[in-house]
Parts: sequence; structure tokens; C-alpha cells
Amino acid sequence: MKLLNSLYLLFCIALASTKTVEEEEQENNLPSFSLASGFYNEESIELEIKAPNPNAVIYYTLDGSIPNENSTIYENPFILKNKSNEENVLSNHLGIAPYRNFTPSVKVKKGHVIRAMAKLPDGELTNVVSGTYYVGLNKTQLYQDNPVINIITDPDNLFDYEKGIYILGKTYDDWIKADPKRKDAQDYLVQGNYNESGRKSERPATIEYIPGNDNTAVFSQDVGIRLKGKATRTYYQKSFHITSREEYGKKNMKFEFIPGNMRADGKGPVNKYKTFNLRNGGNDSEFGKIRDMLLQDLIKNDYFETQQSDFAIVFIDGEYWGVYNVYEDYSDHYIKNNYDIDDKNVVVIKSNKVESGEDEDIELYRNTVNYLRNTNMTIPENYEEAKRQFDVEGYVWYAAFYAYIDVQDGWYVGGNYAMWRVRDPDNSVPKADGKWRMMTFDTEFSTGLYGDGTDYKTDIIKQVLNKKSSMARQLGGGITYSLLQNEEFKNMFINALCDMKNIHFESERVQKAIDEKENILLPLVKDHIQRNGPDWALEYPEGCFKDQIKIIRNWLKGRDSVFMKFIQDDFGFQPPNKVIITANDFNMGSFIVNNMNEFHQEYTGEYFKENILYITAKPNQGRKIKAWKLKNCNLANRTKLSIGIYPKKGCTITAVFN
Ligand SMILES: *[C@@H]1O[C@H](CO)[C@@H](O)[C@H](O)[C@H]1NC(C)=O
Ligand SMILES: *[C@@H]1O[C@H](CO)[C@@H](O)[C@H](O)[C@H]1NC(C)=O
Ligand SMILES: *[C@@H]1O[C@H](CO)[C@@H](O)[C@H](O)[C@H]1NC(C)=O
Ligand SMILES: *[C@@H]1O[C@H](CO)[C@@H](O)[C@H](O)[C@H]1NC(C)=O
Ligand SMILES: *[C@@H]1O[C@H](CO)[C@@H](O)[C@H](O)[C@H]1NC(C)=O
Ligand SMILES: *[C@@H]1O[C@H](CO)[C@@H](O)[C@H](O)[C@H]1NC(C)=O
Ligand SMILES: CC(=O)N[C@H]1CO[C@H](CO)[C@@H](O)[C@@H]1O
Repeated sequence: MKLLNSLYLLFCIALASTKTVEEEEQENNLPSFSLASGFYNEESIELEIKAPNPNAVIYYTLDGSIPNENSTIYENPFILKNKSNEENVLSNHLGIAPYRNFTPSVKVKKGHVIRAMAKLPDGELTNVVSGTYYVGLNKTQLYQDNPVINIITDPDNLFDYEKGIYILGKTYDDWIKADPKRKDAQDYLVQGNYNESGRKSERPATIEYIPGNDNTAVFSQDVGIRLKGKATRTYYQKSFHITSREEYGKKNMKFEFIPGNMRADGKGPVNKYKTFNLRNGGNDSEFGKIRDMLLQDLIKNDYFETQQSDFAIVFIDGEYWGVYNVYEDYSDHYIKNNYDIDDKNVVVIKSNKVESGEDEDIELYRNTVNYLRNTNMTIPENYEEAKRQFDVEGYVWYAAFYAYIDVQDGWYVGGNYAMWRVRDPDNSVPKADGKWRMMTFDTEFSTGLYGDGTDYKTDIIKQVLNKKSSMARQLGGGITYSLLQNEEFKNMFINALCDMKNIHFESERVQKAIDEKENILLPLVKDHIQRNGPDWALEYPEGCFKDQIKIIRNWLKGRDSVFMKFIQDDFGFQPPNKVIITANDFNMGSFIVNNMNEFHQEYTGEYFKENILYITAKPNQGRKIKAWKLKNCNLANRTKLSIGIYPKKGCTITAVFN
């Protein structure tokens, strides 16, 4: 059986790697450039296009369009010079966003985009090859160690009145014609060509990636591009969704687009993407731009999915487009590339709809959310069943995170949320147990986004605990209300809330994470804002950006100062107590607080004496936990490695290893 399987596998591999004669010929005959795409800080460069077949005729374009037999015939090498002082082209398009006829008042940075194709003596045309050359620009000076991503596409794909996906275009005109009153519609409701979604909105493009520490491209592939987002499609700077497909050349993009992005199962870096996103920052696009990246970085954990991300500078057809956030994209392929789970067996639900999987899979999802919401969770058997269907332990942390950062359009109100499971459980693979698990995305409508940093006093938990509140009647609010009727869940949830304040959003940690992102963006914001706005920031781009970052800082600082009081009041507790947790010798072992955060040094956090705090010892190899030394706390329970305690004033817990 095993042998048959491996033979079959070999057979498949053989099939997959056998290119047709035509494909081979295509590749062998492709024209090529004498220099790699990238930054050349020189007066001028000489660029040659070569075709392997000496009798081939090479055609090329310089405007991003696809060369054909009517394009210019290549004869002599190009002498390419600094292009940045030439007039803007693509960034001069109007009709990008409702009510905003903005074009940059500066000449944005530019490079030469060259697309070439060869006609072979037998009349056959090769595929198109593309390159982008920035002459006289010093990438390090301009962008420090941030990567640059080139998108090369026929400008019509973005700006054509009928088929251009980046503009208001014909869709807008038709929409207004159908009902002239729409002329006054709220900007985020205005329809345009940009509103088109799905496969039909995908346009062919080439992407090139120049790493942060490099001046030339190390990756290039033909892909499909679409816009991404809901309301934020109406923004001036729009987000892109990048897809690889066999029909563009390759099924996957075998490249580490997000340096340091480790697989969720811990087995090395994610080095293969089927899709990824270039995000404008979502709702935060024209404010701090960092919110979602920052928040997801701070909550990153092994229980539920968070998206890894990076900054990148994007150019379209050689014209500077601005700062983008490179993001992982949730799909069946994401699960496959992070866990080695067969993508055909993966179901992803996004805001009540099947994102990956079969249409019928919606029933699996409905059954579970209805069960969670409508079953009496005080009854232990019901709660056990909930745990069989749903990753309750991960959910506790997810729910605490959303409550802490105060997401306004997320899970609690039935807004942006996603979850996944495998259809057919496979217990040999971690997380392929068939339980639904949460996936975090688009958290930026939070942390005081539209405020001034002082509106940190909204208490989501209070609303959730009130069965009659509108939040408890929404999906996420309702499920959390229901689960909170169970004491075990409630205890875990309270611990997770405490640890949001104690650990994940601990002030110093937060400020450091903000500093890091602010320092990356600060040297980039002037160019970005001159290219994209917002208008109110044009005059003092750096100052305006810093003010926006200050709002995030202040909000999180304020949150930190009020959050324990919320928990105290919501659950009717006495004020929290400072708890010190330590070990006799950290060379012998460490400890884990509430099954989530591991410490290799003394830790102090605030907890309530009415709620059981859990600590798990993690002895190093060859060591054992000998005892727990407890001061000012009552023991609730104890297992081999864990203890549960009610922490009183002056509580100290020491793990004694030997
Ligand atoms: C080239 O131009 C000719 C004459 O305008 C036109 O008939 C033909 O379709 C064009 N070829 C391509 C590939 O666009
Ligand atoms: C190329 O032009 C840009 C824009 O004017 C300028 O900033 C840059 O210094 C120029 N490069 C050189 C080498 O002169
Ligand atoms: C670009 O600028 C950096 C920093 O200012 C400098 O160290 C480097 O030598 C320059 N590189 C080139 C190719 O001019
Ligand atoms: C922010 O995003 C939400 C959707 O997530 C949208 O409803 C809302 O209108 C956006 N806000 C603005 C000001 O565009
Ligand atoms: C849930 O079950 C418990 C224990 O049987 C019972 O006391 C309680 O009234 C039930 N709650 C509801 C809302 O039915
Ligand atoms: C610890 O004790 C509490 C209260 O007796 C109980 O509810 C809880 O399930 C116990 N936890 C563990 C891990 O045994
Ligand atoms: C993909 C997308 O954003 N589609 C939106 C187009 O506009 C309608 C009406 O405003 C929305 O319902 C869609 O979500």
C-alpha cells in the first residue's frame, strides 16, 4: 500500500515537472535584460535586451503596456538616466476617490519600466518580460532598509474608463445615472469601478521584490492583482490583493515576502504564498497607518491566527505609489502553507460567508455558532460539547484582545471576523481536530481611531454581560455572553483580560513597539503624504504623522490606567492585588501564566482574589518541580505541574525546582 502510494506520488511529481515542448521553447527563447531591476545610483546606465535566438525581433514598450508587433522594435541598448524629474503620469489620474480631486503637487520618484517580447523567425511570439530601473536614486537613502515592491501592469488595467479597477470610472457614472440623488452619498458608500470584486476584477501584472538590504530585485513573477477591502476601496490609496495562478505561470510564489514570518506550526519560515495583500492600513490608512500591524504584533500567539506583516514601498509602472503594509492573506492556502494541512480539507468562514471550502460548509459553521449562542453553558456537558466544536481556550484570548483594544467593527458586533477548521478531522496534525478557530484581521477601527486619544473608557465587557444590550444580541457578543454563563470560561476570560493589561499591552512593551514602527515610517511619510495625502497633512507631514501616533500612544496608556477597574466593576470584585511570581532558580526552569505567557524571570501582574490564577511550571530537561512556595494566597487546586490560586494582597508564588 505504502509502496503503491509512493510510486503514485513519484508518477505525479514526474508529470508535474514535465514541461511541454512548447513551454520549454518559450522559456528558452525569452528575451532578457542585461541588468537586474532595481536602484542604480549613477548618472546613467546602459541596458541591453538580448534574445537567445539571433534572428528574433524584440519589441518593447516604456509605459507599462504589453508589447505587441506594433510596438517599437529594439535596436540599440538604452541609456537610462534619472527619470524622477519628468512629469508624473499615473499619479496624475483624477477620479480615484469620491469628492477628492487630488494629484501630487510634487514630481514623485520614478524609474523606467520596460516590457519586451520577441518574435521568433517562425512567427511565434514569446511571453513578455518586464524590468524597472531607478537611475540616480539611492534606495538606502530614500527608504532605509525597507523593501520595494514593483507592480508592473498595463495602465488600462487600473485607469481605463471601463475596465480600470482603480478609479470611479463607468460604474460610478452608471450608478449616479440610475439615481441622481446619489451625488451626495457618503464617500465610503460611493460605488466605482473599484467596487468590482472577485475573479472578474483580477488583472494581470508582474511583481518584483527588492529586499530591504538589496538594491536589485531578487524575485519576479507574473500574477493577478485585484483591489482589497470594503469601505477602504473608496480611499485614495487603495489596497491590493496579489494572487499567483498556474495560468499566469506559477501556482505559488515561492518567496519570503514577509521576512521573519514563521509558520504557525513553528516549522520554519513561511516561504511560499499563494496570495498576499498590500494593505493601505485599512481605516487607519490616513491616520497612524500602523494600528493593525501594531496590535496584531502585540497579540501574536499560538492559539489563534494573527497576520504577520511588513512595510514596503510600492511603485506602479515605475512611479512611486507610497508606503504599503505587506500582509499574509487568510485562505485555505494560508492554512496549507502554515500547517501542511490539505487545502481541500480546509473551511474558512469570513463574516458569515464561506471564504474557502464548499457552499455546504456553511452548515458546519452555523451549527457551531448556534450551539454556542443558544445552549445553556452552565450545564457542564453542554460546555464540554462546546469545547469539542470550538477552540474555547483560544477564543478566550481572542475575545479578551478585542475587548481590550475596543474594536468597533469587529467580532463583538458581528463585523470583520473569520474562523477556520478542517472538514474531516485528522488527529495526526496539530489543529486539524475539526474545531473552529478564530483568525484576527482588520483590527484598526479601534484604539481611538477617530478620536483624540482620550476616548479609552468604553467598556465592551459591561455591554456583553448585559443580556439586554445590543452587543449581547450580536453574534460575537451573544456567544461571549453565553460562554460567560460557565464558571470555567468566566475564570479563564477574566485571567485573559488581566493579562491583556499585565502582559500583552504592558505599557513599556506597547511604547517600544510603537517607537519601532514610528521610527520606520517617519523618514517615509513625507514622500508618502505628498503622493497620497491626506490634504490636511500636506503642509506638515511628519508633524501630522507624529500627532496621529501620539493618539495611539495616549489611548493605550489611558486604557492601561482604567482597564483593571472595568474588570473589577463588571464582575463585582474587590480591587486587584499585585502578584509576584518567581522561581528559586531560572536555570532550572520557567513558568507559564494562565496557559499563555512563559516567563524566564520574575514577573509581577495584577489579579483578583476572587478569580483563580493559574501557573504552570516548566522544568528544564532533567529538572523537576519540587514544590510551590505560596505567600498570601489560597490554593484552589493543584496538578502535577500547575497550581491554581486565589491571590490576596501581598501574594508571592515561587516555583521551587530541583
Ligand atoms: C497593429 O496595427 C494594425 C494597424 O493599425 C492593426 O490592424 C493590428 O491589429 C495591430 N496589431 C496588434 C497586435 O495590435
Ligand atoms: C535624481 O532626481 C531626483 C529628483 O529630482 C533627485 O532627488 C536625485 O538626487 C537625482 N539623482 C541624482 C544622482 O542627481
Ligand atoms: C546610498 O546612501 C547611503 C546612506 O546615505 C550610503 O551609505 C551609500 O553609500 C549610498 N549608496 C550608493 C550606491 O550611492
Ligand atoms: C471604517 O471601516 C468600516 C468597515 O470596516 C466602515 O463601515 C466605515 O465606514 C469606515 N470608516 C470610514 C470613516 O471610512
Ligand atoms: C441553565 O441551567 C441551569 C442549571 O440547570 C439552570 O439553573 C438555569 O436556570 C438555566 N438557565 C437558563 C437560561 O435556562
Ligand atoms: C480548580 O478549582 C476550581 C474551583 O474548585 C474548579 O472550578 C476548576 O475547574 C479547577 N481547575 C482545575 C484545572 O482543576
Ligand atoms: C467588494 C466590495 O467592496 N463590494 C461592495 C460594493 O458596494 C456595495 C454597496 O455599497 C457593497 O455592498 C459591496 O460590499
